[in-house]
Amino acid sequence: MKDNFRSGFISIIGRPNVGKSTFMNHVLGQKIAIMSDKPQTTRNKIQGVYTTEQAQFIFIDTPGIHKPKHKLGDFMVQSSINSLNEVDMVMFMVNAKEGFGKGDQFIIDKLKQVDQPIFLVINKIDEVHPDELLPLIDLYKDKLEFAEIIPISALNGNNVNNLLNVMESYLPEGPQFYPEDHITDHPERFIISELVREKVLHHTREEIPHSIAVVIEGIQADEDSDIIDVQAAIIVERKSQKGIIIGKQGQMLKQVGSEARKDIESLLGSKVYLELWVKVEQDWRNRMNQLRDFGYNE
Ligand code: GDP
Ligand code: K
Ligand code: MG
Repeated sequence: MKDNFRSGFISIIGRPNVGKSTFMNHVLGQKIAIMSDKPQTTRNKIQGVYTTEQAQFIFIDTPGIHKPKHKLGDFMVQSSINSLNEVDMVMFMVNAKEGFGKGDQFIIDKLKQVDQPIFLVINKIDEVHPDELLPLIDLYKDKLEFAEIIPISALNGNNVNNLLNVMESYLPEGPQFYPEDHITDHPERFIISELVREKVLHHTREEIPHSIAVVIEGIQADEDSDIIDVQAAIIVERKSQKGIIIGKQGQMLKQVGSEARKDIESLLGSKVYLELWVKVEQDWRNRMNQLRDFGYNE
């Protein structure tokens, strides 16, 4: 263990669209920032690992802290809240532009059960006049005892370094859990395949089951042209499904490919050439293990 090295886990919470993903993008650099906004089934996914000379920040996405629509939801909220007591600090992000809302109040009420230091990060300050910011800070101060209140702009990076420096001082002494170049826990291939799968499911109806698989057969980065080539196969079990996904004159597959390509480009921070095709494999389920080798996870 390096001398005086600090490390710890930081839960990021906040309503949708406050800028959590944008913040992660900024901290981790352009290259890889995976922020699929699909509903997540697994709690506490590692969103990114940021390593400096003196510290390692492990950012964890903690979804599910919002007013639940039904009873089962109460349980989900509670388990998310409990998980906040197991990390080293909590980063609660709000939107300066939208001001204080009911959704924020709900989260704050829940945060009263949390003993760890809570950072209030007021994002999107590029969108408000400083005169509007001070009253907002005062308002939040009365709501909860925050360890720190720090305004930033995740989009242009304003005050983000300061935020990280202050956070570092709250991290406990600890080992470097992950290698320096470890940026995210999500294997790229899996995310790319999920992006393609998501587009297919978005454009089709019940006739295409969620069990379709997308196998990434290759990814090549061309050093000279900065275009990344990706080959992906959409695997279905019936010929009729293949027809649906290809669509009239290939229109459907074209649409899926173009939307997926855009997402993959922003994922990889690079231009992408996506080759996409559809394969019928009646017994692919039996060959799951083989598929797993290609990066497919169920
Ligand atoms: P998330 O749902 O919390 O992950 O939010 P996102 O990171 O996806 O951001 C939602 C939207 O807010 C996107 O259009 C971002 O470009 C925008 N956004 C995020 N941070 C800032 C910011 O600091 N300033 C401005 N003006 N827009 C931002
Ligand atoms: K979003
Ligand atoms: Mg997001």
